[in-house]
Amino acid sequence: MGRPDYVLFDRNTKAIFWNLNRNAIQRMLDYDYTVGRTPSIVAIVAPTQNRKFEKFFFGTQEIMIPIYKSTVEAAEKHPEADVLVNFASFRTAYNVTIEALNIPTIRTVAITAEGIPERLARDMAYKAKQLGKWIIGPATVGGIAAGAFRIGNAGGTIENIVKSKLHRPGSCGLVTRSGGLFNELSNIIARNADGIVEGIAIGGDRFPGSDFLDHLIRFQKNPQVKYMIMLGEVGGELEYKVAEAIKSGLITKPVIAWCIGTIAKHFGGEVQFGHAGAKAGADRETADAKNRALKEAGAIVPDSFNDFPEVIREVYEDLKAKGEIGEIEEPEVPPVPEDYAKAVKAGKVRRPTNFICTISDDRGEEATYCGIPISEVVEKDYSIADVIGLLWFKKKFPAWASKFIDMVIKVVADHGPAVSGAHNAKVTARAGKDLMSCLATGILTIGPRFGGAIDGAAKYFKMAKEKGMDPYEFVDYMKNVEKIPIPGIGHRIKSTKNPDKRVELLKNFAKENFPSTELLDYALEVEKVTTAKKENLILNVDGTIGVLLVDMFRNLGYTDEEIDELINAGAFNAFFVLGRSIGFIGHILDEKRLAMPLYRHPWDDILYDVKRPEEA
Ligand code: Q5B
Repeated sequence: MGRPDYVLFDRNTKAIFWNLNRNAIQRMLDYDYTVGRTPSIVAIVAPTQNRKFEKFFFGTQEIMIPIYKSTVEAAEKHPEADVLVNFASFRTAYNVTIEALNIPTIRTVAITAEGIPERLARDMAYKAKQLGKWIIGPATVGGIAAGAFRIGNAGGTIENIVKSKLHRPGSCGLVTRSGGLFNELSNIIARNADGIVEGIAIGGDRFPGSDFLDHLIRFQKNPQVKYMIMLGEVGGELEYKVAEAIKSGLITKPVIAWCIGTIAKHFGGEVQFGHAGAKAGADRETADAKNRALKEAGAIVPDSFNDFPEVIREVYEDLKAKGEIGEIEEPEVPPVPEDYAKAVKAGKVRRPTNFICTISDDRGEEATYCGIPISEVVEKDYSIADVIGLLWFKKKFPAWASKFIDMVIKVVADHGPAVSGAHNAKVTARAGKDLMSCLATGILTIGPRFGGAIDGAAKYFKMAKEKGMDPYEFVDYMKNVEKIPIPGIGHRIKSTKNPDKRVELLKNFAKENFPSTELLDYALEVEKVTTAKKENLILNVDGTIGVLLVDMFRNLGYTDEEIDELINAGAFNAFFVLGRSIGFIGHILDEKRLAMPLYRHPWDDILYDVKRPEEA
């Protein structure tokens, strides 16, 4: 520790913070940064947290503060910390304090919790006194050693701290009960004198862990403190101890003292002010009686709280004239960077975003799909196709289009276990993989030959029609120029003799419900040419969906360019991906349900054409 017994905190003080109270911890660190010291908090105790550290700002940089499950562990790892800032709730604060007092390296415990039972408060105070340790609080904001160490939220905002000159030491030792009046007085002292050396709010409970006199004695011993201010209040008799100390000569430095609550006499009966201890149970406990006693003892007692500034100025000027207080060179104060979120809220900063979302919004009370709350989607009975319309195309489609999309999803949902995607998903499931991996292998099989020919079909049939190619020209063009099979034409098992029922359903629906089916009609002419060559070169399910989606979007008023954009983005294949995922999941669950063993392909189904050693 290496500091005089009258100094509780200096610029090297290190603290353990009990409870992961991010705001209070950040405020302490902001204070450290402002006064130009190293971070005062070295550890956080948070028994219910599983994380090992938390990040905080120190100026513009980020630092990591370790989190421990117990105070004992934190103290073991950080013996340099002699302060515990106890932000535990009133239910836990007592146990935390007692545990901390028993740790040899902890000297001071500041307790913020209000409502700790008086019996326990007295017990804590007794134990601390026995061990020669300090308790500040309970029910306190704590205090500040100006320019050195701040407990929790004491002093308010950094702006207020700098205005109240709490960022560098002055000449006054301040002790109050209330945290609010601590801030108020700090400000008055800064305006009328040169600020404080140290200020402690002992807390509003009837039995504080340390009282006015405890701190005034420390201030008396501290050569930096030239005069003291005590702000007492109605209730209790702690202020009489101070009067006695002045009378007995234990305290010799000037003490400006005032007890608030003189108004109480104007109310009939006992008045309970804000603090638990702020109630006069007897005449001696009234503010007036205590102010009288303090004055008689030799304290400087203003006529009213309003006279405080003038009295402080007089005492300060007098000590200055006597040469006991010198001039203070004001230090440069580095600005504490404002939190980004706050600055944004205040409209002070702007930043280009990295991502854009135009389809959904989760920031309000309820997420919306293209502006429509999910509850409305449910209440108004939107279909899956309607949701696809909103999230994929940002449109509420008319009923005929929604019904078509619905039909597409239904007809592509599955086509048995033998197709490549389902087979892959099944093999993967039998290798013991999880559902997501099995589904992914199935989906990764979708491509230009299997299920993923929808975009290609839409692209080439649309192009051919736009260029005015007749069906023969188109078939030749694909064979000789593009040199690829026409996407959407041909099927392994379906043919003119074994028509694909799905294709029939889609065509019939479109004929009956679409305003026009120009591209389908063109594709059917092409099919006549290809099936004339070979009976399985039918317009297959991918091809039918591809051309009908072009017809659908045209009928919905999309331009050719807009449709090309959708095709290029893979939006048409997306219907197969979505629909077939249903089937893949079915096959995966089937495998799991059947608990099928690892699959190994039979040798006799593989042509081995491996070189013999002599050929190698
Ligand atoms: N020939 C689908 O072929 C398949 C030709 C063609 C011109 C063509 C083939 C093809 C385009 C891709 C496509 C989607 C590989 C199919 C689907 C979903 C599914 C699946 C399921 C489900 C089948 C034999 C002769 C050759 C070729 C010629 C073939 N296709 N000519 N344009 N498109 N199609 N895929 O039967 O003269 O003998 O050399 O690539 O649309 O995936 O149920 O199984 O729901 O899961 O193996 O329905 O058509 O025929 O490749 O041996 O060719 O026909 O040039 O001529 P095949 P190949 P030649 S729907």
